[in-house]
Amino acid sequence: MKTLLDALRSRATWRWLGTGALLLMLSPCADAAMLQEAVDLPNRWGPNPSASDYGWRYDELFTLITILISVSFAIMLILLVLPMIRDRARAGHKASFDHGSSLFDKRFTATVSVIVFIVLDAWVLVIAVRDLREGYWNIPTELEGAYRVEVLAQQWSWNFRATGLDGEFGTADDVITINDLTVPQDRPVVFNLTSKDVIHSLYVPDMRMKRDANPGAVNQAWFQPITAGDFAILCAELCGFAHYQMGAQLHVLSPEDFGAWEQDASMIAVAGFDPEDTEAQWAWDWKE
Ligand SMILES: [Cu+2]
Repeated sequence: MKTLLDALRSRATWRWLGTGALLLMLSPCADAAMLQEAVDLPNRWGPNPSASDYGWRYDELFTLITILISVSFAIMLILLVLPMIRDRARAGHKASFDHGSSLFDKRFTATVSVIVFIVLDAWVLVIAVRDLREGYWNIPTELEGAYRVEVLAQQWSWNFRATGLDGEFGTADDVITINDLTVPQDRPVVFNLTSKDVIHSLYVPDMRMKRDANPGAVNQAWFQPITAGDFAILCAELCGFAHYQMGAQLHVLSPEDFGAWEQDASMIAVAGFDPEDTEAQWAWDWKE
């Protein structure tokens, strides 16, 4: 017992414990590095490069916010640590205690708060609203060449419906797919979204697009793919037991490939159309 108490009093014990704790905390980083090598994950920080034409807005805003908060964090840290070192109790110096309640302290705090609010928050807000107006909220219409997709979310899959060649929803050549969506490159893709049951959220990270699908309402969203390829579609709203499995594939085809695909898909849809299958007749009038 006595040796244990002695050990607890010794600085060396705490130094070793501290080193051990630090190594333990760092070990997940080593695990992550090993995992990265094992499964050949892309070796980089941050999201995939944006595959949509307004995606750069969100990436730039994200970078700006990261820089702003990093710089303010560093300044705050210096302001906290400096007096702790400078004014600490030591030989020939007695630590003084202060509640920061003098008039000067209050004015100083208020001034810093106002400056932080104006420089950081207002700046970010102005850019965010500009980006929303010029990007996300600036939904192209059919006349502007939009490729329209109706999305019916349900626990736990995505139902997609495109008009097919006739350009009308609710007809025999509607291209209906589950968890699989094909869209053209370099053309705005506009969504009408709703849900059968609970709130879901259509999330296409590579396109920097996310929008809720609410039961009883039709929401709109859009993006314009600038890169052909396959991308992930996810559900970003905790929607029940199998939420984590609620994923879909997005295929972006070049204009030529898309034209051929649409023709085929439309023909197959007509061939497989069954007027008796009321479950499949869930189209609604397009909301512009
Ligand atoms: Cu969901």
